[in-house]
Amino acid sequence: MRKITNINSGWDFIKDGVAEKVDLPHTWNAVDGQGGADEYYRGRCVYERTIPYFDGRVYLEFCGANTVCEVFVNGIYIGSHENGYSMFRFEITDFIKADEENTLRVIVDNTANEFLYPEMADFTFYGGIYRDVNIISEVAQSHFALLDMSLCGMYITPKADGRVFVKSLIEGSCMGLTKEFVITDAEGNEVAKREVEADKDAVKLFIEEPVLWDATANPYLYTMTARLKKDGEIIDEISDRFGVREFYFDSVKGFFLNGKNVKMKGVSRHQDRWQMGNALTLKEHAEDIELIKEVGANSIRLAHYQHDEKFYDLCDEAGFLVWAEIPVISNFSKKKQAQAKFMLEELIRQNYNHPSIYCWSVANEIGINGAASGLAAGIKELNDIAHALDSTRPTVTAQVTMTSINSKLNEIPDILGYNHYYGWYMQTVEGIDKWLDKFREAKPHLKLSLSEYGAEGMTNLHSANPVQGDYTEEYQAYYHEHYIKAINERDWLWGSYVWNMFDFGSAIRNEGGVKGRNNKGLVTFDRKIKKDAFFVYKAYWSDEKFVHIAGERFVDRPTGEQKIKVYSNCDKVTLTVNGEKTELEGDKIFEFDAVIKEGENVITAKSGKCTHKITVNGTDIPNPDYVLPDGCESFVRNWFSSSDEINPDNLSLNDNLGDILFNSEVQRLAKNHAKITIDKDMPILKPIAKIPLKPISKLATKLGAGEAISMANQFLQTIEKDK
Ligand code: ADA
Repeated sequence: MRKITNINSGWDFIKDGVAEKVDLPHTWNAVDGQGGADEYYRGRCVYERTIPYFDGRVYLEFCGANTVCEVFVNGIYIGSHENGYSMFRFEITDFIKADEENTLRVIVDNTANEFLYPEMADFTFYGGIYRDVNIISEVAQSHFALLDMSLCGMYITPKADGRVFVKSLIEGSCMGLTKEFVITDAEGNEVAKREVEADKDAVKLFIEEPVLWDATANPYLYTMTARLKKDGEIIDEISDRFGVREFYFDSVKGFFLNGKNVKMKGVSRHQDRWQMGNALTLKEHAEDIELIKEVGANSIRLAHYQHDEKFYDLCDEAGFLVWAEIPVISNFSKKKQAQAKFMLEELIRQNYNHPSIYCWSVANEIGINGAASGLAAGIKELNDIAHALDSTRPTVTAQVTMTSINSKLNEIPDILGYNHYYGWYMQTVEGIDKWLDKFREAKPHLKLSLSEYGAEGMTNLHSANPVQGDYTEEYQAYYHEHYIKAINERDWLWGSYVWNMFDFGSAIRNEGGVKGRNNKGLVTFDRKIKKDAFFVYKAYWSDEKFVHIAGERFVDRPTGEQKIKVYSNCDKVTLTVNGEKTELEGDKIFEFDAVIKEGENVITAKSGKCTHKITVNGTDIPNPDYVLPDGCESFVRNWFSSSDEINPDNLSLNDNLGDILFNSEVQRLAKNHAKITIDKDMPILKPIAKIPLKPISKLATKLGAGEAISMANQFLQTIEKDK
């Protein structure tokens, strides 16, 4: 019978020839990958340890190592793996010796690689063996598959009527063997059983009146145990949990789970933490789950790659609806297509049994740099693979603002997401309402979600008059107040995902006064502070009654008549400012008029048993620490639009005016949308056609029109140059 031994402890880690002792999970970028350093270490490092002899067939199991991993046992090359986010195994039976210590040498490399995703993205690619490593030993000659990319060797497909289909594969001979399948309910009672010949791949069982996995309302889980038997004796055993549920998407009413209309109230999550990088344990995963429960979300987008198996398990248990994805992101490249297919297959095979997962996302913002060669065909190929591997879940992609509503990319997946940052990178928050309505009118058949939206919020920056781009906690909260209303007003929009639940490491960033971090989280990177925006969502989503006065950290504030905001899911809130009481009836966002006096002011919000008290200091001298320090980049940086990332095959502001005006696609757009015909031979156009746009754009950026220029450039990048 197989036995699992964890070998996380006692590794020698060698970087640049220097060795140290480490335990797994480990990353060498825990510090330099998330702030301070100009560059983070990207290269080849070595992990070594010895292992004793193990009986039976023996397998090494890595739950995650980023990015390329090569494995050697006693100096012999065993194999390599090229996906930084999935589980992989190698059989080492013939390479370990009984009479001596066996050396394990693992080379991990996170150098940028043109054949591998992710190559360009807004998060740190932490290197290391950052998840568990196990040895599976004493495996029988014939056993449930360990090398078919799956986690446990069986794929369970439950139906709401109680039928449960299970597919399993045996590695080794099936001669004279049988397979027994037993389903137990959450209380451990046996509810179905079946025994068949071992070579029968697909088996059907039946649960009488199954209890449905009903998301957060009742995340009910069954367990399937499969036993391989020889002459009635068990020689191998595996088990996995599953949930019985049915769902579909409707273009008018959104998402239906077990017959009920459910709006996905979602947040996105990256898998890293302050000073830990991606090397997390169950404790950190569980803490994240608790925070997501507290905000009242019912759905999580696990961006932008496969997360730790443990996290999907926690989602099954908590009842979150999970969007799972692969890091096919930012720049499509045919060179990376083979790896993209491999990553998708691993994602689906390893996570097939999770009831929490409702879709497979095959790409994120892949149209961002315009129409790369082979893009649509490449995405279509991934979409087809997902369908072939799993006919029970829809495919999805997350598009980005500059991908046209009419893009053929939008017609590929079964359901769709769009990432928009109106009110942060571009235009104002109202832009989201306009875009959603325009989309709805143009494409009523498409099933849309808002797969990302967000704004940076620094817990040390504050303003009584927040404005876009000031990085204050107050602007971030204002931004989300607008978006949640826009989302709730539109029933056809099946869901939305705040970008992001937590601040996360992004080594390429330097803004808002900090290096190496994306600060769009509702909660800080160390999970210690819930920003005001967190409570906006808690008010709209959670049933747990609370009151929260915004601006707890905005201590030094102007005196005189001021607005005080309270976020709450109670109907009535009483605010007391220096003993002066006001009661307001309202809905989620309560705005009180108050007078702030010079010096200490005690402010208390109360509703029933809920209270929140803050103390602020009235002063007419603005606190200089509340604005970005001199020399910090205050211009909102759209990380994807720096000039060195310009696709030369498409138009950009590096071109001359004439190149743009006479481009056939521009002419078509001008004719269809603006009813303007651009005639090359018009005398007025002759002299201006040669004007280069680069110096004009530079000047306009200096004069403060950088965002408009950046948007214009992004738009031009979606148009191919004439051949
Ligand atoms: C993109 C991208 C994210 C992200 C975000 C941002 O839209 O999909 O990875 O980090 O931008 O914050 O700019």
